[in-house]
Amino acid sequence: MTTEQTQSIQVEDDRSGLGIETLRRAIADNLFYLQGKWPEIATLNDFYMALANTVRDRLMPRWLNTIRNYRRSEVRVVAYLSAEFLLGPHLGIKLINLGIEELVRQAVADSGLALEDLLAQEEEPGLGNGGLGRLAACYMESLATLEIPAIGYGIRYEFGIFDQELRDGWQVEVTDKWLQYGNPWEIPRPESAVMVRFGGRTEAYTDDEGAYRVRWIPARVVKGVPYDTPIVGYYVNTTNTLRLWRAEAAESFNFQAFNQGDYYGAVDQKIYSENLTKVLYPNDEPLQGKQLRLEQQYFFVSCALQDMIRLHRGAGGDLRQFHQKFAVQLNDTHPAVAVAELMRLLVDEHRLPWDAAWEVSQSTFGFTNHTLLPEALEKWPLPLFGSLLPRHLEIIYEINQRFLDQARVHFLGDSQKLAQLSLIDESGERYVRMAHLACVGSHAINGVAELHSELLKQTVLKDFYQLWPQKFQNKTNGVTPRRWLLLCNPRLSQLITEHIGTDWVCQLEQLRQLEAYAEDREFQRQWRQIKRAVKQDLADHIQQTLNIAINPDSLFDIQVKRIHEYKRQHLNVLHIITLYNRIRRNPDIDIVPRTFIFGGKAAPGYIMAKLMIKVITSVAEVVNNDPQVCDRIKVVFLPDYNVTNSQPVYPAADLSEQISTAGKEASGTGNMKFSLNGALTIGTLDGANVEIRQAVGAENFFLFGLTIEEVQQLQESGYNPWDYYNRTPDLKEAINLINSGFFSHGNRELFKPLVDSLVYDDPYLLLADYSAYIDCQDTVGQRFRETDTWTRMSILNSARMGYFSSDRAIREYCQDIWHVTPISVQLKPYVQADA
Ligand code: AZC
Repeated sequence: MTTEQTQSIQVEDDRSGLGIETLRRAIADNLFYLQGKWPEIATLNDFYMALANTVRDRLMPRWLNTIRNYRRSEVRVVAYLSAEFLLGPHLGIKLINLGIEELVRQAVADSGLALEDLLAQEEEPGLGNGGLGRLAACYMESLATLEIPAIGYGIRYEFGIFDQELRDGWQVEVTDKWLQYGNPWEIPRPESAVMVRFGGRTEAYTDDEGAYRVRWIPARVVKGVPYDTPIVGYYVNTTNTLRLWRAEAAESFNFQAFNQGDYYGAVDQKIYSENLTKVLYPNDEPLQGKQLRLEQQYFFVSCALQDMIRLHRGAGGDLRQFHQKFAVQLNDTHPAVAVAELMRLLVDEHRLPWDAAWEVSQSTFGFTNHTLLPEALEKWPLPLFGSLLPRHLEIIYEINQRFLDQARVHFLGDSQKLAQLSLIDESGERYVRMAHLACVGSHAINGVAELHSELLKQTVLKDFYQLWPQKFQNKTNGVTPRRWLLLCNPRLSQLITEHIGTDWVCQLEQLRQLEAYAEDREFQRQWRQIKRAVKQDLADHIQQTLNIAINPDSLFDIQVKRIHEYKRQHLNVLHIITLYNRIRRNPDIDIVPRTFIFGGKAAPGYIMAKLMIKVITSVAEVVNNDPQVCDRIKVVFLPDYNVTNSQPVYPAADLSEQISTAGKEASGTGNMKFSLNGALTIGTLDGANVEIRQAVGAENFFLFGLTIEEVQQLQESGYNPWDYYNRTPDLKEAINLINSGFFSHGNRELFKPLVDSLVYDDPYLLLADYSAYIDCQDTVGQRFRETDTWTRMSILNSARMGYFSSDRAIREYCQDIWHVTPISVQLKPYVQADA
């Protein structure tokens, strides 16, 4: 190469240069050397990859210095164990958190490209189902921003949550191929692989010192390989690691089988091992008997704990002090087998006495519960558990025996209580109760909103609460303002910053300063103008992708979340049909034009949820094509709702639908994202709605529906939906219209399961809440017409959402559960090999 050529593509040696020209050359350089392309033949995705690698280079010094820092010092590290991390696309948030968005935009423009087009190329890592996985992602981001030493441990699913397509209005699941073009945001670390054992049997023996011990002789071994992803904090050097594990065959070939001519048998073993981390299980599916799911859980938990022990010992730590190095949080019960695995590692492998090991374990773990739904409480059939994890079952028996001895004293031998508390459910077929294991093995147990935490104490974990009231806490969820305001709503962010400065980004409570502008005409006008512009963008997108014309001045009434009966998307549909009937009855009726927007996936095996999607799309088809109503009501179902697709949705909402049956939604986090972006909420007293309403003021929240107490009373007194159906004419008319085949081309069978479930059973009390909901919606419509009032309410919603930052939530976890403190990371020019 001539000197001239070298100069034209080389970048500064440390690859950290941030000059626009340097960035432009770095992108060209990566395109050439990593993608093997030159601009004329490069695809947009090639450019995206070149840019992603350019950005990755620039975060490496922070990342490596962060790792070095944690290894060296006697710092306590948070280990967040979660089967799901729903990160969303990396590039946009990394540009923002590194503070280089504008530079990069310019450099990309100088290369003749638009940053937005490149951002749109990214396939998001859909390694989660919904709220629980997304919460884990917000928490990782806040941990980094708050400079808390932390590592996330999870599973590198080859196929994340399925992509949703709509065919003929039905959900069709399509495999998520997020890795097909490679993933620039991860670094595999095969040198840090660990072995995970499964099956087989146990055997007692006496060790050299004459002590009784147990060894586990597994039937098979799988290798866990870590893949590390950097999580960049906002305007800090701290860049934490998300370490996701992939399963591989322990030997890439079983040579014995190979030599015997059993080539396919040898390959089978490899395939079997790699299957372990192939696919994310959708929630809302019965998991009992899904051995692979238990294998996944044990696999990543064992990898994580072995990794932590290695790190701890590598830094010269004593295992009796393991809990001083790591605070491990169990994100729901999916990683709960960690309690038994840590005991096994400490007692069997590292020969700690049981009591010392138990002390360490209990001090190490905290447990967060995310749901009260009985069907979601994990329990594993004993035979399945015992055949996969024979040693862990013995350990669980031992934990259980000691625990029940303790409980027996407390409950004076009340045998019913003891049966309820036991780690083993023996009421019929025998099961291991994972929530019980997590409670017994943890020093702190928390729910995710005040109401939810209270209900935990009164219902599913009542007996544990009686035993250990001091273990119970509440940690109301939060969302990161970086992704959920700064990134997704740049216009509003700028307006806010112009008025109150930039501090709100890391101190969300600062938004309260906006209260001063709530009545300010000029500010109101700007606020409205931005909402209008964002709605126009979404309308354009809907026009282009779905060919539906919507009116940006209509009330955008949005419900986006997983499709589930308890979330009651079909209650929303009953409102739409009610409005439709009103217009048909009285074509000149004066109603506020509304655009109803839905989005969300249904679990593939959840028939009723899939039927709910079909009823939404069927009503949409009729309403949108009825010339009499379509200028006043439009219904849109956004396909493939995921983090990427959600980002333009929250800012465009006027009204946020949070209408679950009281007592069913643990917290909700979408409710927070909407309100933060200035939407008003119509909601029940459920989950975090209660606290949101308190925060924004009851007068700025549309409340309706039965309270938990009323729900309980109604159910106890024998709820009969049929009565409600008969005595509420509008309701009856709406349901009858569905039943008549009106929305299904005359097919009266199609929606029968849904209608029958409502009028004969209605476990989620839609019919009981219907009238209150409709009345409340009427109030919403009236209020929307009072433009200034609505705008003031909208401003006050944003202004008062400070509490719902994930920074606040993480600070509380740090103080009350993990006992960790921030450490600031200093940048050194390069990381030395001996560091
Ligand atoms: C969800 C809860 O349903 C939701 O209310 C809460 O906000 C969220 O967790 C975060 O705490 N639970 C799940 O998503 N559960 C699973 C198994 O995915």
